[in-house]
Amino acid sequence: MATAAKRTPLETGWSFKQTDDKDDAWAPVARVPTVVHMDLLDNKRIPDPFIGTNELDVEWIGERSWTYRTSFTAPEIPEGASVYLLFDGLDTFAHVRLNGVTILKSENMFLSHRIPITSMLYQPGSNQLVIDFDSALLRGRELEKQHPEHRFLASNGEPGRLGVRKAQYHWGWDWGPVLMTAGPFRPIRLEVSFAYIEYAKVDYDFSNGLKTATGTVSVDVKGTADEVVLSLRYEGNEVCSQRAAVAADGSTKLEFQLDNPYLWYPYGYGEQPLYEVVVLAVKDGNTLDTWTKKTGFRGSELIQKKDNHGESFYFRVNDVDIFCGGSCWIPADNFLPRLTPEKYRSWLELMIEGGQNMTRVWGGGIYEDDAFYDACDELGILVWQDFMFACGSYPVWPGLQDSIREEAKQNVRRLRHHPSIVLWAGNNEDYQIQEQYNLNYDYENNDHESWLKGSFPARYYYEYLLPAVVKQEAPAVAYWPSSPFSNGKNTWDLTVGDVHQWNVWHGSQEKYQRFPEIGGRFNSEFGLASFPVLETVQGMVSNAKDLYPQSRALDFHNKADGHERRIATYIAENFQIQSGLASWIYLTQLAQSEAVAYAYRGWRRQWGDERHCGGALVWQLNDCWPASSWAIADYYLRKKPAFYTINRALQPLAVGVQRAHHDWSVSHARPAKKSAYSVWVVSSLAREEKVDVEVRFVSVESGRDIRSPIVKVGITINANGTTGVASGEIDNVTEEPHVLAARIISGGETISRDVDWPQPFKYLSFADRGVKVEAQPGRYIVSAERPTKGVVFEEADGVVLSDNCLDIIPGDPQVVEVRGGTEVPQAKYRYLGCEEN
Ligand code: BMA
Repeated sequence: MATAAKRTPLETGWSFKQTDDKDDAWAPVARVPTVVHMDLLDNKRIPDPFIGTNELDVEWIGERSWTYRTSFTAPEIPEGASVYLLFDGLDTFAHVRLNGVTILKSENMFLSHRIPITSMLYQPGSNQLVIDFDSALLRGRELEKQHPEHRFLASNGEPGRLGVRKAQYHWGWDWGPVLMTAGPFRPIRLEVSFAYIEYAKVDYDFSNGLKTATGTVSVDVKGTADEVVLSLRYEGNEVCSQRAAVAADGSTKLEFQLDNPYLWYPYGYGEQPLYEVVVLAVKDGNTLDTWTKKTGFRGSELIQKKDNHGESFYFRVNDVDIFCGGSCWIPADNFLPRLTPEKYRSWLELMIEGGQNMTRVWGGGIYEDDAFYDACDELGILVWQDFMFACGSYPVWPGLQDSIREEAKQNVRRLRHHPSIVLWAGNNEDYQIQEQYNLNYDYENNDHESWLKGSFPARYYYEYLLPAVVKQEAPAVAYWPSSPFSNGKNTWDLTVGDVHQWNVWHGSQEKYQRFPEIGGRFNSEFGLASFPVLETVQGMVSNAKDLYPQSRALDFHNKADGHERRIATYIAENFQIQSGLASWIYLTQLAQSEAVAYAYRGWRRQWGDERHCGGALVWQLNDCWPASSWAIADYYLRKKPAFYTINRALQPLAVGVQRAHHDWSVSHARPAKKSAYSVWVVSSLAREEKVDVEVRFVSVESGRDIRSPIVKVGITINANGTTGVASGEIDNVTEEPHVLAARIISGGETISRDVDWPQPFKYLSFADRGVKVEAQPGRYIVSAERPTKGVVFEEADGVVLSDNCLDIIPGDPQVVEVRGGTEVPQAKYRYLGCEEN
């Protein structure tokens, strides 16, 4: 009798060695999935590459070949059944042998493989599985030599990476070390089956104003099944079921209709109801294989229409326009198998804690683990998914094209049921390489075969091959050729497409106060680098003598070219320089926090103006090792001040206040005579709201209100848009330097605050602020006698603060809730200009 497919992970019993080591060199492997650095660490053969300059001592690993082996007893094979080895991911040049016979040669870590082995098994007896992993570093260099017809141009890492389908950040990036891993980085499983479901695909359309979802589930079954059964369930209850015979070619189509489906919304706009789709492959009433996935029903569109600013670029989900406020995602570890579902979940919960609703999976990493997207679905985080190409001009030899086509097909198929994924993009910044080196590109030429012959041949992937795969495999999801892309205009164009706004930090190194005026239609990257939190910095060095801001060890943990100059520039422009490690860390983080404040506040304001700005995704959410970088939370998920600043700017109702930017260095430190200011409220709520808004004008030096406040009672805030509240002028000649402190009061509570300060901070005196912190059970209460900038509480691991990096205005004490930990710890905090405490 035919029975259900059985899959057994081959996790244990593995050993490894350097390929050309003698046979007695095998060392144990704790578990598969793994990569070689993890096994060398477990066997105490290398120091921790994340500490000090140890990365240098482990570089040799990437120049060697490594071999993994295990043995297993052949499973029982019932009459008519087949046995397969399933490889979910091999990093990267893998030669797999079973009992001495080659069963697979793979050169692409983004592919999975199913290898039939029924007739090759020793039965009874032990079967030996051996995998050699060649050095991807050396193979990449060889490929470069073998293809003189192509110009290998890349920024970050070495150009040899471009010919290798391996996570590009492994070659090192401007935030990550060079750690060339190798190994079975995703599970290997043994399957015994009579039939298996190759794929199932859920397509649907809405009618009747989102009240009816009509769709099909297409299934491809291999093997002896004669029938496919579909069951659609919600919270355990079947809401729809169908069955159909399997056609001779293994395909089946089942139709379904859902009336009044529960709709899936991004966080902040509604719930995240998930349906379970269960597909059974059946023969004579026996289930031979089961495919179960969770999915959500939602309509999603990328809205690109001509308007007064050019052409819009924003997302609409279930007919609701969504301002996408979030952050870019890089792989959260150099050693990918360390990333457990729990770890992914913690990262994505952090985004929700930070008020974010979109992440961008950046093209130099990996198509993430299923656990990543599961968490996004459950939490309501929209995903902008890049294909895995970054900062290069990629080659196109025929074998590589085939590999990339297969990679795209497999990964789109694996991920297409996730309601969170709303866009696939061709690559990260490859068109900027085209621009930088003036490679052939004529937007009007649509003969895709001719692109292959030009000096920017990868256009063939981004504008032909990949969109064709997405159209075929996931037709309801938007495709965009690149991040950034501007429909044939320069990628820096602010009127169309998305933009990576790097003219703050990189490029022309604009003052961050200018962010609002240099934003595009969708800002999919921008940021400012900073040190991680002190505790992380302390763990980065192997010797305490390196604990000063410019030590080699700390520089070593900052991979950005010219980082010293840029960090120093932004600090020198804005703040009085304080040396000492803790103060320096604080200043770098405060600069980052200020920069993102200008960006999110200014760009979200533009949402209400014809969707002038459709979203802001800071570079970057996370780190892959302990480092100074653009991350807003470090490798250990410790939050930097910017994390909180972004959260405040993304609240459903958020007030903004800003005076006009005056460039103090161009004007040789002459103040502007007058500064216009404006106050507004942004809303992501579906309905109009009535709130009170107050704006105070408070002297920085004395803490006194220099004018009577503006108080607007019961004003109407536009739904899902922006409402202007007040505007006016500051007279910098007659009025002493003062802050504009705005807040929204609703139901007697302050629900949003924003403070605009005279710029730059370095011209202000912060003597004697009169800051008081009262620790009560479960909370701190912070007050100040004079305006105080950036009160940052030190955070212990496991303790969660409701807010941090606060501007405190006299007469408006703030409460910080403290969760976790056994008691409210003694508050340790610092603020701009404070004496050490
Ligand atoms: C962008 C990203 C990354 C890089 C970052 C900071 O270009 O796409 O390549 O890490 O800037 O330089």
